[in-house]
Amino acid sequence: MATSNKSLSEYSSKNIADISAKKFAIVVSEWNEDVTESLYSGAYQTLLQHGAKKENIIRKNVPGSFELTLGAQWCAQDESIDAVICLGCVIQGETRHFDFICDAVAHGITEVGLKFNKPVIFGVLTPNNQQQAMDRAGGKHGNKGDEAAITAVKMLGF
Ligand code: DLZ
Repeated sequence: MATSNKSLSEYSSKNIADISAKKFAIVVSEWNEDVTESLYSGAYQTLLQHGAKKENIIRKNVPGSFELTLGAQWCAQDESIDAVICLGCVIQGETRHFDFICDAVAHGITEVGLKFNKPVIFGVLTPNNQQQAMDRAGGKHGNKGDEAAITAVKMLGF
């Protein structure tokens, strides 16, 4: 999938909601922690820059990306939460573990959003190696955590 024309600086200013009273949950996978911490920082700062209040941003950790779905569900079922942002990094290995985790999380997060009728954002990197991950977690390809947060803001302005 080509992503060369999707840098953060290109996002449209349409559908930017007033999020000063919105409450967010950010669910962060602890696998590849150096990467996911950068994703979290990007998402958190981006929400603040768009007007979210610190006290309205809740962080929850899960052990790995596979657990993001259940973590997202526990957050989404809280009626006070307006949007859930899931952050993870699954690095391609030698086995098919990668495929199973990525498929499960993509489907799981989709289902949670539909079940609770609120934005549940897929901020999961699926790189081939650590360098590709770092390039997308504050490196030369921007920070996909920022983009996940902007996606949540734009969906709240739908
Ligand atoms: C087991 C595993 C492996 C091999 N790789 C990753 C990874 O690259 N990124 C990630 O977020 N999690 C990984 N995990 C852990 C699984 O997501 C999950 O936590 C375990 O399979 C336990 O359910």
